[in-house]
Amino acid sequence: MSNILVTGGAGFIGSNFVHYAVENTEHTVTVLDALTYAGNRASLAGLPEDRVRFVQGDITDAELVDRLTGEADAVVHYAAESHNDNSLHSPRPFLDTNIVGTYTLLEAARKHETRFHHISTDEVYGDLELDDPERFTEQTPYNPSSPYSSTKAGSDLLVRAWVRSFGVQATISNCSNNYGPYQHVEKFIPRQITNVIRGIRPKLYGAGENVRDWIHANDHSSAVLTILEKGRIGDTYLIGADGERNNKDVVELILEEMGQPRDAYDHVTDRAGHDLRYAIDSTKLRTELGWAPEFADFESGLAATIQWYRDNEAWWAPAKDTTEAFYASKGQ
Ligand code: NAD
Ligand code: TDX
Repeated sequence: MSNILVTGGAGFIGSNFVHYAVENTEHTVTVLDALTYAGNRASLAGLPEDRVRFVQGDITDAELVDRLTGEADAVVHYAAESHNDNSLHSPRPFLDTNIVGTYTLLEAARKHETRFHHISTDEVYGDLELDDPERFTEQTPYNPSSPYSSTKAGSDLLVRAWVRSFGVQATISNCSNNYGPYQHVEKFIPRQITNVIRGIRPKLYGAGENVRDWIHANDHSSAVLTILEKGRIGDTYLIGADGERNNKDVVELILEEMGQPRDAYDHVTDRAGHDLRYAIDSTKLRTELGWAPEFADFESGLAATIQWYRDNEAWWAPAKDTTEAFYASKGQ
Protein backbone atom coordinates (compact mmCIF):
# COMPACT_ATOMS: atom_id res chain seq x y z
CA MET A 1 0.00 0.00 0.00
CA SER A 2 1.32 3.45 -0.83
CA ASN A 3 0.39 7.10 -0.56
CA ILE A 4 -0.23 8.78 -3.91
CA LEU A 5 -0.15 12.56 -4.29
CA VAL A 6 -2.79 13.40 -6.91
CA THR A 7 -2.53 16.93 -8.27
CA GLY A 8 -5.76 18.30 -9.74
CA GLY A 9 -7.73 15.64 -7.86
CA ALA A 10 -10.80 17.90 -7.57
CA GLY A 11 -11.06 18.26 -11.35
CA PHE A 12 -12.85 15.99 -13.81
CA ILE A 13 -10.37 13.19 -14.50
CA GLY A 14 -8.45 13.58 -11.23
CA SER A 15 -11.58 13.11 -9.11
CA ASN A 16 -12.63 10.10 -11.18
CA PHE A 17 -9.14 8.68 -10.56
CA VAL A 18 -9.43 9.23 -6.78
CA HIS A 19 -12.82 7.44 -6.68
CA TYR A 20 -11.44 4.63 -8.85
CA ALA A 21 -8.27 4.21 -6.76
CA VAL A 22 -10.25 4.11 -3.48
CA GLU A 23 -12.62 1.49 -4.90
CA ASN A 24 -10.06 -0.69 -6.69
CA THR A 25 -6.76 -0.43 -4.75
CA GLU A 26 -5.40 -0.20 -1.20
CA HIS A 27 -3.62 3.13 -1.82
CA THR A 28 -4.19 6.22 0.25
CA VAL A 29 -4.46 9.50 -1.63
CA THR A 30 -3.48 13.09 -0.92
CA VAL A 31 -5.20 15.51 -3.29
CA LEU A 32 -3.44 18.81 -4.01
CA ASP A 33 -5.80 21.15 -5.83
CA ALA A 34 -6.05 24.94 -6.08
CA LEU A 35 -9.84 24.79 -6.60
CA THR A 36 -9.78 27.05 -9.64
CA TYR A 37 -13.11 27.56 -11.45
CA ALA A 38 -12.60 23.95 -12.73
CA GLY A 39 -12.05 22.31 -9.35
CA ASN A 40 -14.94 21.23 -7.15
CA ARG A 41 -14.61 19.88 -3.62
CA ALA A 42 -18.03 18.23 -4.07
CA SER A 43 -16.51 15.85 -6.63
CA LEU A 44 -14.73 14.13 -3.72
CA ALA A 45 -17.76 13.99 -1.40
CA GLY A 46 -18.43 10.69 0.33
CA LEU A 47 -14.88 9.33 0.14
CA PRO A 48 -13.46 7.82 3.36
CA GLU A 49 -11.36 10.30 5.38
CA ASP A 50 -8.82 7.64 6.31
CA ARG A 51 -8.09 7.06 2.60
CA VAL A 52 -8.30 10.57 1.10
CA ARG A 53 -6.74 13.78 2.42
CA PHE A 54 -7.52 17.09 0.70
CA VAL A 55 -5.02 19.97 0.58
CA GLN A 56 -6.01 23.20 -1.11
CA GLY A 57 -2.95 24.74 -2.74
CA ASP A 58 -1.17 25.64 -5.94
CA ILE A 59 1.28 23.41 -7.80
CA THR A 60 3.49 26.46 -8.39
CA ASP A 61 3.94 26.80 -4.58
CA ALA A 62 7.40 25.21 -4.33
CA GLU A 63 7.44 24.93 -0.53
CA LEU A 64 4.06 23.17 -0.34
CA VAL A 65 4.84 20.92 -3.30
CA ASP A 66 8.18 19.98 -1.75
CA ARG A 67 6.57 19.01 1.56
CA LEU A 68 3.73 16.97 0.04
CA THR A 69 6.02 15.22 -2.45
CA GLY A 70 8.36 14.30 0.40
CA GLU A 71 5.44 12.58 2.15
CA ALA A 72 4.32 10.64 -0.96
CA ASP A 73 5.43 7.36 -2.50
CA ALA A 74 4.27 8.47 -5.95
CA VAL A 75 2.90 11.58 -7.66
CA VAL A 76 0.19 11.42 -10.34
CA HIS A 77 0.05 14.85 -11.95
CA TYR A 78 -3.35 15.81 -13.39
CA ALA A 79 -3.51 19.51 -12.44
CA ALA A 80 -3.70 21.73 -15.50
CA GLU A 81 -5.59 24.49 -17.19
CA SER A 82 -7.44 22.16 -19.55
CA HIS A 83 -9.86 24.01 -21.83
CA ASN A 84 -8.81 24.96 -25.37
CA ASP A 85 -11.40 27.74 -25.70
CA ASN A 86 -10.14 29.44 -22.52
CA SER A 87 -6.56 29.20 -23.77
CA LEU A 88 -7.51 31.17 -26.90
CA HIS A 89 -9.04 33.92 -24.77
CA SER A 90 -6.55 34.05 -21.88
CA PRO A 91 -3.36 31.98 -22.35
CA ARG A 92 -1.31 33.16 -19.33
CA PRO A 93 -2.70 30.74 -16.67
CA PHE A 94 -1.86 27.87 -19.04
CA LEU A 95 1.81 28.81 -18.96
CA ASP A 96 1.83 29.25 -15.18
CA THR A 97 0.09 25.99 -14.27
CA ASN A 98 1.00 23.67 -17.13
CA ILE A 99 4.65 24.73 -17.54
CA VAL A 100 5.79 26.29 -14.23
CA GLY A 101 3.58 23.98 -12.16
CA THR A 102 5.00 20.86 -13.84
CA TYR A 103 8.54 22.23 -13.40
CA THR A 104 7.85 22.79 -9.67
CA LEU A 105 6.62 19.21 -9.23
CA LEU A 106 9.56 17.77 -11.18
CA GLU A 107 12.05 19.58 -8.96
CA ALA A 108 10.37 18.09 -5.88
CA ALA A 109 10.28 14.59 -7.41
CA ARG A 110 13.97 14.97 -8.27
CA LYS A 111 14.91 16.03 -4.73
CA HIS A 112 12.89 13.28 -2.99
CA GLU A 113 13.48 10.61 -5.70
CA THR A 114 9.72 10.14 -5.91
CA ARG A 115 8.04 8.08 -8.63
CA PHE A 116 6.26 10.54 -10.95
CA HIS A 117 3.51 9.97 -13.50
CA HIS A 118 2.65 12.84 -15.82
CA ILE A 119 -0.84 13.02 -17.33
CA SER A 120 -0.91 14.46 -20.83
CA THR A 121 -3.09 14.55 -23.90
CA ASP A 122 -3.21 13.34 -27.50
CA GLU A 123 -3.49 17.01 -28.52
CA VAL A 124 0.30 17.39 -28.31
CA TYR A 125 0.45 15.57 -31.66
CA GLY A 126 -1.69 18.13 -33.51
CA ASP A 127 -4.45 16.77 -35.72
CA LEU A 128 -5.05 14.15 -38.43
CA GLU A 129 -6.93 14.30 -41.72
CA LEU A 130 -10.31 12.53 -41.68
CA ASP A 131 -8.95 9.85 -44.02
CA ASP A 132 -5.44 9.49 -42.53
CA PRO A 133 -4.76 5.74 -42.37
CA GLU A 134 -2.32 6.09 -39.40
CA ARG A 135 -3.44 7.05 -35.92
CA PHE A 136 -1.20 8.74 -33.27
CA THR A 137 1.51 6.49 -31.80
CA GLU A 138 4.34 7.11 -29.30
CA GLN A 139 6.52 7.92 -32.34
CA THR A 140 4.31 10.67 -33.80
CA PRO A 141 6.16 14.04 -33.83
CA TYR A 142 4.82 16.79 -31.56
CA ASN A 143 2.83 19.44 -33.46
CA PRO A 144 0.47 21.23 -31.02
CA SER A 145 -2.07 23.77 -32.30
CA SER A 146 -3.44 25.79 -29.37
CA PRO A 147 -1.99 27.62 -26.36
CA TYR A 148 -3.44 24.74 -24.27
CA SER A 149 -1.87 21.91 -26.26
CA SER A 150 1.45 23.73 -26.69
CA THR A 151 1.79 24.15 -22.92
CA LYS A 152 0.93 20.47 -22.42
CA ALA A 153 3.58 19.60 -25.05
CA GLY A 154 6.05 21.83 -23.19
CA SER A 155 5.28 20.06 -19.92
CA ASP A 156 5.84 16.63 -21.53
CA LEU A 157 9.23 17.79 -22.81
CA LEU A 158 10.19 19.02 -19.33
CA VAL A 159 9.39 15.55 -17.94
CA ARG A 160 11.53 13.88 -20.61
CA ALA A 161 14.43 16.24 -19.85
CA TRP A 162 14.18 15.67 -16.09
CA VAL A 163 14.29 11.90 -16.70
CA ARG A 164 17.34 12.11 -18.93
CA SER A 165 19.31 14.85 -17.15
CA PHE A 166 18.44 14.17 -13.50
CA GLY A 167 17.27 10.54 -13.44
CA VAL A 168 13.73 11.39 -12.30
CA GLN A 169 11.67 8.16 -12.15
CA ALA A 170 8.90 9.37 -14.46
CA THR A 171 6.45 8.01 -17.01
CA ILE A 172 4.09 9.95 -19.30
CA SER A 173 0.67 9.06 -20.70
CA ASN A 174 -1.15 10.85 -23.51
CA CYS A 175 -4.86 10.09 -23.46
CA SER A 176 -7.71 10.82 -25.85
CA ASN A 177 -10.94 12.71 -24.99
CA ASN A 178 -12.52 11.57 -21.70
CA TYR A 179 -16.20 11.48 -20.83
CA GLY A 180 -18.05 10.53 -17.64
CA PRO A 181 -19.31 12.11 -14.40
CA TYR A 182 -17.87 15.27 -12.79
CA GLN A 183 -16.85 16.92 -16.11
CA HIS A 184 -17.21 20.72 -16.14
CA VAL A 185 -20.14 22.10 -18.17
CA GLU A 186 -17.72 24.09 -20.36
CA LYS A 187 -16.72 20.85 -22.13
CA PHE A 188 -18.54 19.49 -25.18
CA ILE A 189 -20.56 16.53 -23.84
CA PRO A 190 -21.65 18.02 -20.46
CA ARG A 191 -22.44 21.34 -22.15
CA GLN A 192 -24.86 19.73 -24.57
CA ILE A 193 -26.48 17.42 -21.96
CA THR A 194 -27.04 20.30 -19.52
CA ASN A 195 -28.29 22.53 -22.35
CA VAL A 196 -30.97 19.98 -23.18
CA ILE A 197 -31.91 19.65 -19.48
CA ARG A 198 -32.24 23.47 -19.34
CA GLY A 199 -34.23 23.69 -22.62
CA ILE A 200 -31.33 25.33 -24.52
CA ARG A 201 -30.43 23.97 -27.97
CA PRO A 202 -27.01 22.20 -28.18
CA LYS A 203 -24.25 24.24 -29.89
CA LEU A 204 -22.08 22.61 -32.53
CA TYR A 205 -18.88 24.37 -33.65
CA GLY A 206 -18.77 24.74 -37.45
CA ALA A 207 -20.13 21.81 -39.46
CA GLY A 208 -19.50 19.29 -36.64
CA GLU A 209 -17.20 17.11 -38.75
CA ASN A 210 -14.36 17.21 -36.20
CA VAL A 211 -13.59 13.76 -34.81
CA ARG A 212 -12.68 12.99 -31.20
CA ASP A 213 -11.64 9.57 -29.84
CA TRP A 214 -13.79 9.05 -26.71
CA ILE A 215 -12.75 7.02 -23.66
CA HIS A 216 -14.58 6.64 -20.34
CA ALA A 217 -12.75 8.31 -17.43
CA ASN A 218 -12.66 4.95 -15.55
CA ASP A 219 -10.70 3.38 -18.40
CA HIS A 220 -8.24 6.29 -18.22
CA SER A 221 -7.88 5.60 -14.47
CA SER A 222 -7.23 1.89 -14.90
CA ALA A 223 -4.61 2.67 -17.56
CA VAL A 224 -2.82 5.15 -15.28
CA LEU A 225 -2.73 2.63 -12.41
CA THR A 226 -1.34 0.01 -14.82
CA ILE A 227 1.43 2.37 -15.96
CA LEU A 228 2.19 3.38 -12.37
CA GLU A 229 2.64 -0.28 -11.42
CA LYS A 230 4.21 -1.74 -14.57
CA GLY A 231 5.37 1.11 -16.83
CA ARG A 232 8.99 1.42 -17.92
CA ILE A 233 10.68 4.52 -16.43
CA GLY A 234 11.22 7.20 -19.07
CA ASP A 235 8.58 5.76 -21.38
CA THR A 236 5.48 7.32 -22.90
CA TYR A 237 2.21 5.36 -23.26
CA LEU A 238 -0.76 6.39 -25.39
CA ILE A 239 -4.19 5.66 -23.87
CA GLY A 240 -7.25 5.20 -26.08
CA ALA A 241 -10.29 2.95 -26.47
CA ASP A 242 -10.98 3.05 -30.25
CA GLY A 243 -13.87 5.48 -29.72
CA GLU A 244 -13.76 7.77 -32.77
CA ARG A 245 -16.94 9.80 -33.40
CA ASN A 246 -17.58 13.10 -35.09
CA ASN A 247 -19.17 15.88 -33.03
CA LYS A 248 -22.37 15.90 -35.08
CA ASP A 249 -22.94 12.20 -34.34
CA VAL A 250 -22.37 12.77 -30.62
CA VAL A 251 -24.85 15.68 -30.45
CA GLU A 252 -27.44 13.62 -32.34
CA LEU A 253 -26.92 10.67 -29.98
CA ILE A 254 -27.39 12.94 -26.93
CA LEU A 255 -30.58 14.43 -28.38
CA GLU A 256 -31.97 11.00 -29.25
CA GLU A 257 -31.13 9.57 -25.82
CA MET A 258 -32.81 12.58 -24.18
CA GLY A 259 -36.00 12.20 -26.22
CA GLN A 260 -35.47 15.22 -28.52
CA PRO A 261 -35.48 15.45 -32.34
CA ARG A 262 -32.01 14.58 -33.69
CA ASP A 263 -31.74 17.93 -35.51
CA ALA A 264 -32.68 20.18 -32.56
CA TYR A 265 -29.24 21.86 -32.34
CA ASP A 266 -27.57 25.07 -33.62
CA HIS A 267 -24.38 25.52 -35.63
CA VAL A 268 -22.29 28.29 -34.02
CA THR A 269 -18.99 30.11 -34.68
CA ASP A 270 -16.15 27.60 -35.05
CA ARG A 271 -13.16 27.44 -32.67
CA ALA A 272 -10.06 29.27 -34.01
CA GLY A 273 -7.46 26.73 -35.20
CA HIS A 274 -9.92 23.88 -34.46
CA ASP A 275 -8.12 20.50 -34.64
CA LEU A 276 -9.90 18.26 -37.16
CA ARG A 277 -9.32 14.74 -35.85
CA TYR A 278 -7.62 12.93 -32.96
CA ALA A 279 -7.17 9.15 -32.97
CA ILE A 280 -5.06 6.99 -30.66
CA ASP A 281 -3.28 3.72 -31.38
CA SER A 282 -2.85 2.22 -27.90
CA THR A 283 -1.14 -1.00 -29.05
CA LYS A 284 1.95 -0.42 -26.88
CA LEU A 285 -0.05 -0.12 -23.63
CA ARG A 286 -2.18 -3.14 -24.52
CA THR A 287 0.60 -5.47 -25.65
CA GLU A 288 3.46 -4.46 -23.30
CA LEU A 289 1.44 -3.84 -20.11
CA GLY A 290 -1.66 -5.97 -20.78
CA TRP A 291 -4.19 -3.12 -20.33
CA ALA A 292 -7.62 -3.20 -22.00
CA PRO A 293 -10.59 -0.80 -21.70
CA GLU A 294 -13.70 -2.05 -19.89
CA PHE A 295 -16.22 0.59 -21.00
CA ALA A 296 -15.99 -0.05 -24.73
CA ASP A 297 -19.66 0.67 -25.53
CA PHE A 298 -19.87 4.45 -26.04
CA GLU A 299 -23.69 4.53 -26.34
CA SER A 300 -24.27 2.93 -22.94
CA GLY A 301 -21.48 4.99 -21.32
CA LEU A 302 -23.05 8.14 -22.75
CA ALA A 303 -26.51 7.12 -21.49
CA ALA A 304 -25.08 6.59 -17.98
CA THR A 305 -23.35 10.00 -18.17
CA ILE A 306 -26.62 11.68 -19.22
CA GLN A 307 -28.34 10.04 -16.25
CA TRP A 308 -25.56 11.29 -13.92
CA TYR A 309 -26.13 14.91 -15.06
CA ARG A 310 -29.90 14.47 -14.64
CA ASP A 311 -29.33 13.19 -11.07
CA ASN A 312 -26.70 15.77 -10.07
CA GLU A 313 -28.02 19.17 -11.12
CA ALA A 314 -26.86 20.63 -7.76
CA TRP A 315 -23.28 19.73 -8.74
CA TRP A 316 -23.29 21.49 -12.14
CA ALA A 317 -25.93 24.24 -11.83
CA PRO A 318 -23.67 26.81 -10.08
CA ALA A 319 -21.32 26.92 -13.12
CA LYS A 320 -23.90 26.76 -15.91
CA ASP A 321 -25.03 30.38 -16.31
CA THR A 322 -21.54 31.95 -16.26
CA THR A 323 -20.28 29.33 -18.70
CA GLU A 324 -23.12 29.98 -21.17
CA ALA A 325 -22.72 33.78 -20.80
CA PHE A 326 -19.03 33.44 -21.71
CA TYR A 327 -19.83 31.33 -24.79
CA ALA A 328 -22.62 33.72 -25.82
CA SER A 329 -20.18 36.66 -25.70
CA LYS A 330 -18.10 34.85 -28.37
CA GLY A 331 -21.02 33.89 -30.59
CA GLN A 332 -20.83 30.28 -29.43
P1 NAD B 1 -10.09 19.95 -15.23
O1 NAD B 1 -9.95 21.34 -15.77
O2 NAD B 1 -11.45 19.37 -15.06
O3 NAD B 1 -9.37 19.85 -13.81
C1 NAD B 1 -8.15 20.47 -13.54
C2 NAD B 1 -7.96 20.51 -12.01
O4 NAD B 1 -6.68 21.09 -11.73
C3 NAD B 1 -9.01 21.39 -11.29
O5 NAD B 1 -9.49 20.72 -10.14
C4 NAD B 1 -8.22 22.63 -10.90
O6 NAD B 1 -8.70 23.25 -9.71
C5 NAD B 1 -6.83 22.08 -10.74
N1 NAD B 1 -5.79 23.10 -10.94
C6 NAD B 1 -5.68 23.96 -11.99
N2 NAD B 1 -4.61 24.75 -11.81
C7 NAD B 1 -4.02 24.37 -10.65
C8 NAD B 1 -2.87 24.80 -9.94
N3 NAD B 1 -2.10 25.81 -10.41
N4 NAD B 1 -2.54 24.18 -8.80
C9 NAD B 1 -3.32 23.18 -8.32
N5 NAD B 1 -4.43 22.73 -8.93
C10 NAD B 1 -4.77 23.33 -10.08
O7 NAD B 1 -9.19 19.05 -16.18
P2 NAD B 1 -9.39 17.53 -16.64
O8 NAD B 1 -10.21 17.51 -17.86
O9 NAD B 1 -9.74 16.72 -15.48
O10 NAD B 1 -7.89 17.19 -17.07
C11 NAD B 1 -6.96 16.67 -16.13
C12 NAD B 1 -5.66 16.36 -16.83
O11 NAD B 1 -5.88 15.40 -17.85
C13 NAD B 1 -5.01 17.56 -17.51
O12 NAD B 1 -3.62 17.47 -17.33
C14 NAD B 1 -5.38 17.39 -18.97
O13 NAD B 1 -4.41 17.98 -19.81
C15 NAD B 1 -5.37 15.88 -19.10
N6 NAD B 1 -6.23 15.32 -20.16
C16 NAD B 1 -7.56 15.65 -20.22
C17 NAD B 1 -8.37 15.05 -21.18
C18 NAD B 1 -9.85 15.34 -21.26
O14 NAD B 1 -10.52 14.79 -22.12
N7 NAD B 1 -10.43 16.15 -20.38
C19 NAD B 1 -7.81 14.15 -22.09
C20 NAD B 1 -6.45 13.85 -22.01
C21 NAD B 1 -5.67 14.43 -21.03
O1 TDX C 1 -20.00 23.72 -27.32
C1 TDX C 1 -19.14 23.07 -27.94
N1 TDX C 1 -19.41 22.67 -29.22
C2 TDX C 1 -18.53 21.96 -29.96
O2 TDX C 1 -18.83 21.61 -31.11
C3 TDX C 1 -17.87 22.71 -27.34
C4 TDX C 1 -17.54 23.14 -25.94
C5 TDX C 1 -17.00 21.97 -28.11
N2 TDX C 1 -17.30 21.60 -29.38
C6 TDX C 1 -16.36 20.75 -30.13
C7 TDX C 1 -14.90 21.16 -30.11
C8 TDX C 1 -14.19 19.82 -30.20
O3 TDX C 1 -14.11 19.42 -31.55
O4 TDX C 1 -16.40 19.47 -29.48
C9 TDX C 1 -15.10 18.85 -29.46
C10 TDX C 1 -14.70 18.59 -28.03
O5 TDX C 1 -14.47 19.86 -27.41
P1 TDX C 1 -13.92 19.98 -25.91
O6 TDX C 1 -14.83 19.28 -24.98
O7 TDX C 1 -13.61 21.42 -25.66
O8 TDX C 1 -12.60 19.09 -25.97
P2 TDX C 1 -11.23 19.17 -26.85
O9 TDX C 1 -10.96 20.53 -27.33
O10 TDX C 1 -11.30 18.05 -27.85
O11 TDX C 1 -10.16 18.83 -25.69
C11 TDX C 1 -10.44 17.82 -24.71
O12 TDX C 1 -9.76 16.62 -24.98
C12 TDX C 1 -8.36 16.64 -24.88
C13 TDX C 1 -10.06 18.31 -23.32
O13 TDX C 1 -10.75 19.53 -23.03
C14 TDX C 1 -8.57 18.50 -23.20
O14 TDX C 1 -8.22 18.86 -21.86
C15 TDX C 1 -7.89 17.21 -23.56
O15 TDX C 1 -6.49 17.40 -23.61
